Amino acid sequence: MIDKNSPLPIYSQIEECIKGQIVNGELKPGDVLPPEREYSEQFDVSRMTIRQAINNLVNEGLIYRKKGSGTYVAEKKFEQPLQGLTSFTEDMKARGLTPSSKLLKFELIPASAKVAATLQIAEYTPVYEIKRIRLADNIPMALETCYISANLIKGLTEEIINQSLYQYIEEKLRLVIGEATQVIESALANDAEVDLLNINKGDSILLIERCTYLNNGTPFEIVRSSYRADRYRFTSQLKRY
Ligand code: 16G
Repeated sequence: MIDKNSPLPIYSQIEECIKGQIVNGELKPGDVLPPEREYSEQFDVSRMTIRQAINNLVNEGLIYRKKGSGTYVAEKKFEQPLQGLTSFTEDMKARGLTPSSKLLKFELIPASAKVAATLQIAEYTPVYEIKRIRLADNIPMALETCYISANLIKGLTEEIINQSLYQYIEEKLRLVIGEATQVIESALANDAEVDLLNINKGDSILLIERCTYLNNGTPFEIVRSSYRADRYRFTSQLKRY
């Protein structure tokens, strides 16, 4: 399988070989990879070469190491397009997964100066503070904290929030959601995120901050979401003209 005369470095050839096994399903998510020693015998190359191939696959996110345990095939990441203004419920249903939420907080509070400024309301105006874990097929995907203008989005209940916020706004309140601005950055998961998202200390998360507007231009929600970086990657289409 390895061509020592090829201009392609040996570690790249090994990398491609393991990648091929992942793509064709010979190696499945959660499977443990054979130890370096075994690969080095199988390919008849040094363990250093194997390590290089494995490191590259770890960096690409296809496999991950667990301390003191081994190297495993990672779950396939969700490709989340960045152009559509969709809800978590819609995103999961579109993938054939069952969305659910675990409500951690649901309170009516006076808006802080910062929240009030973004939502274009007076300080201390009531806003809902909602914190929920969003799950797909019972696997935690993201942790979401939002602030919602209570005078605009009336009648929210825990029951509604356990279903879909956007569906309630559109179907029950008959308001039209227009657009959103969004910022994405990476961060290290904090202790609460490690615990609630069932990830490891030192794992990365993708932080998304969104402000969403009704079609008349009024902002109605500020959301701060921590998405699992091991499960998500964001895609967008770029046009030059
Ligand atoms: C998404 C949105 C969030 C919105 C939620 C509504 C991002 C970063 N966030 O999670 O702003 O509140 O959907 O979901 O995309 P729901 O209708 O399922 O409650």
